[in-house]
Amino acid sequence: MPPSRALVASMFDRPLFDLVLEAALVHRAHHDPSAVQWSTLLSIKTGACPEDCGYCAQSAHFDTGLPREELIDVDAVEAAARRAKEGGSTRFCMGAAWRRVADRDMPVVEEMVRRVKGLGLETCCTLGTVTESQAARLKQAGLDYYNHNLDTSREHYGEVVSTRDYDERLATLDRVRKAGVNVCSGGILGLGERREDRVGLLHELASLAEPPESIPINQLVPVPGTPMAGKAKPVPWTELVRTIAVARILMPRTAVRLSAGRESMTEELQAWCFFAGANSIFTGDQLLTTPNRGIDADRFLLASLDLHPS
Ligand code: SAM
Ligand code: DTB
Ligand code: SF4
Repeated sequence: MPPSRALVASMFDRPLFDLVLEAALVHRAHHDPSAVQWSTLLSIKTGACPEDCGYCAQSAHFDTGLPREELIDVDAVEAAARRAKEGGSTRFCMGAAWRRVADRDMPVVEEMVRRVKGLGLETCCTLGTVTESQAARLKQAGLDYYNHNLDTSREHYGEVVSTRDYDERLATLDRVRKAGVNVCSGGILGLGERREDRVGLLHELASLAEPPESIPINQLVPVPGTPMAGKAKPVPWTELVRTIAVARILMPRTAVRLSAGRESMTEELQAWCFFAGANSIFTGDQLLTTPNRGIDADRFLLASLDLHPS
């Protein structure tokens, strides 16, 4: 039975230490608490996206100065995946700034998935809307995870993006699930949302027929030129910790990924997030188009917390 939205709201309202203590215990009961999974991102098609997600450097609707790039070469993807593996990553995530996947691009994307899988890495794609047959083809090529975020609550969604709606996102998640691909879906904090919207996001994710196998929690990386960079206020650090803790309690088996925004987080805050149940990060110098903490800094951070890459 999915939790009621009122229950999720009441979890957010609990005293911080009580909430984090319960989340840490749930985490320990279901996962190795010292292991943090590493994934690495690569943008395989950059910029000129027809969607208007108000946080995104890659939308054609905003002037962010980001150079555009068409679908890149399969060999370049394989080389980047090899470097990611050498750096300690176990999953490689390929992202494209598309509204939906065009059938003509499918053979190239399938070949990328096959090559990355062939290196012994887990594979992940985030390509926008996919049809049932495209999801099935990606699965056949060896796709392990598909990332497709709900980003925020249903009520706040229209403040963030106008070119698609929430149900369209849910329909893609359903097609991915039916194709037998693991679902990765989460959100962003810092979009000018209220706590109630963070409640709504986690309630929505926990109410899917099956919870996502992976939930990325991003903190907005403010990109000059995007509407959100101008208007959104950073959320208090305790809200990030609460969001991770509530996600961990609601979805005990799910990997909760502390995703974008770690560059601007203190190590102490990241430690709180790991204690509250985050057990996955993106490593490497770059996310999709914005900088990330380097691998050496992450190795040092995990070692100082007596954690290790899984
Ligand atoms: N175009 C595909 C889509 O939107 O489904 C995939 C790529 S998109 C960049 C993947 C996710 O990255 C978004 O859903 C959003 O949650 C996150 N993201 C994008 N820009 C961000 C930013 N500036 N700060 C934090 N997260 C961001
Ligand atoms: C997710 O939730 N976060 C990652 C991944 N899924 C694709 C992307 C973060 C992007 C941050 C902004 C950028 O680098 O463009
Ligand atoms: Fe396009 Fe994805 Fe960026 Fe939205 S988040 S503008 S869909 S690349």
